[in-house]
Amino acid sequence: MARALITGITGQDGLYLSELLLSKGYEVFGLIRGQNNPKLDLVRETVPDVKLLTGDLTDLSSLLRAMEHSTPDEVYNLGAISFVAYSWENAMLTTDVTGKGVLNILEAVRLYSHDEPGRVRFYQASSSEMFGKVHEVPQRELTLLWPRSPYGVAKVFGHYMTINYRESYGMHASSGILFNHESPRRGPEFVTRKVSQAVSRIKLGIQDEIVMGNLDAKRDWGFAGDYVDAMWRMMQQDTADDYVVSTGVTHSIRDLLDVAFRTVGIDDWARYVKQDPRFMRPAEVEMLIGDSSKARRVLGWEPKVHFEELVTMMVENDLEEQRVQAGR
Ligand code: NDP
Ligand code: GDR
Repeated sequence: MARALITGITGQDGLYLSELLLSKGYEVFGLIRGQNNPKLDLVRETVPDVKLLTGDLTDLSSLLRAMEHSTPDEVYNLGAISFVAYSWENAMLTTDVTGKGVLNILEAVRLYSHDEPGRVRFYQASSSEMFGKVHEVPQRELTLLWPRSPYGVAKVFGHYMTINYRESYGMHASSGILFNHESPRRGPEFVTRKVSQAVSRIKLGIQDEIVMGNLDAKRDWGFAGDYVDAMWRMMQQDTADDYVVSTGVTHSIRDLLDVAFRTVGIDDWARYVKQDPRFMRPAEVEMLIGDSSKARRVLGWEPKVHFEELVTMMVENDLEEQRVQAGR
């Protein structure tokens, strides 16, 4: 039975990846931080077969202990402070967790498997935010990185450190450059879930309007369930490498609002949407669109859920959740 250790187990991707690995017969260990993590019950209910270990990406000794307890064949580093807007207000914390945390876990893997580098396979959750002010359209593995936020800068550090450990120590360390991926499990601070929740509440008469930031930004949005499959496929390759994972289609926040409101039968949504500078970013990533031809060719991966289907799935899920919460 293969064993996997996942950091960021309480997050969107941690849950989908756990389900995928459990369905493939893996023994799955999840790193959970804090002495009373509020998401503990969610993890226990969603993926009861995952074995939880306490630890924090900023605490190397806890990572070494987690390695020794789980004796993994594969380590997926999904843990991070992942909300871009928050990273300006907490730049040092973001750097410690999202950046230096990668070095800590790479070190833990290296020390644990020093007798046979490559024995433990490592996945780093890199991000399209690394492209920032894009230097090429669409973005691919070798496009110049020009991050636009403390989060993006921290991810660039983690990405290059992963490559460096592969080249320096012969580790099987891969970096997945994943573009935005969403689902009904997405945190409510991210734009897709913020919209799907608000639109549902507006439809049910619980909320009057939604206050947004930049409506012109464009993102290449896919479904998280599809993207964790790409992570797993990277780990099954004989040679570690870097891969862009994306749909290759980009949409604006306006398109997102369009599809979300249409799903609940509202075509003329402008009167429900306000904008406020507090949701604007000091430096914006205007447009992302990924070229995932390498992942498609080498990994045999392709996205199954497309934009409209994804947004509809999220709105329908939130309509049901909001109805239950409102007792209707
Ligand atoms: P989430 O924000 O949903 O989850 C982040 C996870 O990181 C949570 O489990 C959180 O745990 C954990 N975490 C935070 N701080 C620490 C810490 N100090 N030590 C250990 N764990 C910590 O993110 P997603 O699931 O959406 O994304 C997973 C990874 O992929 C992240 O690294 C993200 O940056 C990256 N990524 C995501 C993309 C996306 O579109 N979703 C695209 C590209 C990359 P807790 O509950 O304790 O806070
Ligand atoms: P992003 O996701 O920054 O791309 O990072 P987010 O959903 O937060 O923003 C996407 C775009 O929407 C614009 N926007 C708003 N965003 C939020 N959150 N709230 C608003 O009200 C709002 N109005 C407009 C933003 O300005 C931005 O352009 C996500 C995270 O999951 C990262 O961890 C991951 O690395 C990248 O995706 C790829």
